[in-house]
Amino acid sequence: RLALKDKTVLITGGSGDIGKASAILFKRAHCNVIITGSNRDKLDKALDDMTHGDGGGSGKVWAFQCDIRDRKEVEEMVRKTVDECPPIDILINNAGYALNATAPFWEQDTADLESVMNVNLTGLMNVTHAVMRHHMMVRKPQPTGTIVNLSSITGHQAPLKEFFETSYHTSKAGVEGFTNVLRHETVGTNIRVLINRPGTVRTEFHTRRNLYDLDKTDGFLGGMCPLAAEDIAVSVFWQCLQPERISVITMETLPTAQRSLYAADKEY
Ligand code: 8X3
Repeated sequence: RLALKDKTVLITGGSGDIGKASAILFKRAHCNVIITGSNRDKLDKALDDMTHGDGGGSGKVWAFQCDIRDRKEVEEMVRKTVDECPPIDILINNAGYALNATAPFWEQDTADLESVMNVNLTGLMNVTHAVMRHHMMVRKPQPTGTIVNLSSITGHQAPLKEFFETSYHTSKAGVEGFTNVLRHETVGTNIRVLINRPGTVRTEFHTRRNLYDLDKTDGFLGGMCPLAAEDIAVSVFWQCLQPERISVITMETLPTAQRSLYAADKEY
């Protein structure tokens, strides 16, 4: 645990379930932790949980409100981190959401499709761009850092047809593509670019995905023994904990009862 002591970590979606669990874990490991999120109240609550809850750890914490879809807001937020925080060592691109539409692609509202793409893919690229430019690429004696991009098992397996999650799947497949390209473009640097690919995790992601229809959410999660947010936090942490010479380039973690995106030990 002490291997990450004094490292500085930026976590997007830091007030969501997986983001907050990760923030608490890195804080406990004596890292400095910066969280970003679009909702001020949720951010304040997460900051409170990190500082007064069971966070522990000797590092500092910051929370910056930022809509990652907006390039200017991202640039401003990252400039603030340059002024107020130590150089960022680890970027965890966690922010993202899904919309389980009730109709196929061609019947969906294009505004909904665009919004998911803009958070999950364009937003992730906006943050990565600014953090690389202002932190990781300017590190001396050579560019250094770890970037963990949260994908999903849907990043490489198309969802079942009744889920109608064109935009979510496409955005996560895009995250996989972006990660693979960036890993090659950073040749000659000390930058690791990694994927963390969760299966089903019991988080607000699912209630939001189902437009807060709790029966529908329970119908999906029930019987599968979904992972907890902390399980994914631990797997992200473990990827970062590896010595610099090791890149665990893909970490895919599913509930045992979820055999793949297409089959679980239950009826969907
Ligand atoms: C979501 C994965 O299995 O919950 O990223 O649909 S699953």
